[in-house]
Amino acid sequence: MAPQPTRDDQFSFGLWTVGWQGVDPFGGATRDVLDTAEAVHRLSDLGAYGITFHDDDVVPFETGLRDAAERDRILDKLRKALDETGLQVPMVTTNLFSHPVFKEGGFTANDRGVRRFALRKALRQLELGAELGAKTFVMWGGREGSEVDVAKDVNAALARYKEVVDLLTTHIVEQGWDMRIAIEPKPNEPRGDILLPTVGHAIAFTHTLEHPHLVGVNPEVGHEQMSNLNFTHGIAQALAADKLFHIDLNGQHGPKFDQDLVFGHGDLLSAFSTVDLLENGFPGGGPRYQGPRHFDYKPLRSEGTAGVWTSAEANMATYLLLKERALAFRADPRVQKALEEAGVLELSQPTLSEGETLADIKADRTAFEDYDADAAGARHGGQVLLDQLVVEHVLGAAG
Ligand code: GLT
Ligand code: MN
Ligand code: MN
Repeated sequence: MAPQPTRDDQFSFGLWTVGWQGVDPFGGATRDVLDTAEAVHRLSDLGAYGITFHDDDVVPFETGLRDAAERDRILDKLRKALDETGLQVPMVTTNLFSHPVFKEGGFTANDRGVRRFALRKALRQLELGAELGAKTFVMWGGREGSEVDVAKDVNAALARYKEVVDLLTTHIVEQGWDMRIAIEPKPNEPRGDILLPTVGHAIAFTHTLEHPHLVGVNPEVGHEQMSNLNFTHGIAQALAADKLFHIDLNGQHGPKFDQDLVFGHGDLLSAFSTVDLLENGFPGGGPRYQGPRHFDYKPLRSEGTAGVWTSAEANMATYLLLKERALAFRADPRVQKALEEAGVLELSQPTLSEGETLADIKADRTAFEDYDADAAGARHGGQVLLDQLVVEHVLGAAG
């Protein structure tokens, strides 16, 4: 039996996840519209602590544009559901990808009018997020990119991206809001190639900004795995750089279209190392992730309404099971011994001793001339045992 989630687990869901009606490029909806208030109540009952949303998930695009009174009325319904349940809104984001106006991009569209429209739309959502107490503003630039290399001036596009992020962070500072921006990388889909395609690209971009400490990343499991990258290493580097502001947990079976499966329903061992890092931190200590455990998945198109809630529960149950396993893994004396033998803990020791200089190591014959490289090269690795211990713990066979 999986443990029951509680609010202390900090599980959150995008309204667009449980609300996905199953529309894909090959077919229409397989499920009815899900009422926002119902989604909030159901997620609360299941043990989530928060919901997240795009502007258009709650207020339809046209209404948001032309009917301020109706927008207020709809938002009041959301506020009421939040009050009734006590659910939080830890993150908000903007839909700059569905309407045809964004077919060639939002903040980096070639068309300047589209860029100005995108900025206004994002600003309005940022303001709503601040009002609802959101700490993170996610920017997923699904339409920022191109299919045709020569149709996009990447240098200019990155300058325009920077322009917008600088404007929004400056606004956050001026308003005194406790909010940060998290860029969500993705390599492709819907655009043929998306700008800031991986965690590494996005982190590098943050260093070009006016308020770099206010801009980090929101890595998604499947998006890194679509690029055949190691998700756990990606979030580890983000953590090490103090850039892991938020996280999108889901599942993916290797490099193919974005599957958005339930967390753990793809590469389960990678999901284990992700939870191990999030819950236990680095083996040698270091920065810890404190933010929400946010699920960004799509209930399978083959499911009806019941399957939506089964899958929402499955995300949390899988996370909690992996958390149990990860805690037991670290506490297992065989694991401690194997970590020691594999030299994992030795890596925390600086390569030079305190006060030692490059000149000192140059003069140290034991470091080079007299060093037994052959013996070191022949040393027992101990890594396969660690991997087997992971498998045994994940399978519940480590008792
Ligand atoms: C969209 C995308 C997700 C992003 C969302 C935030 S929208 O569903 O596939 O990965 O996190 O804009
Ligand atoms: Mn995705
Ligand atoms: Mn996502």
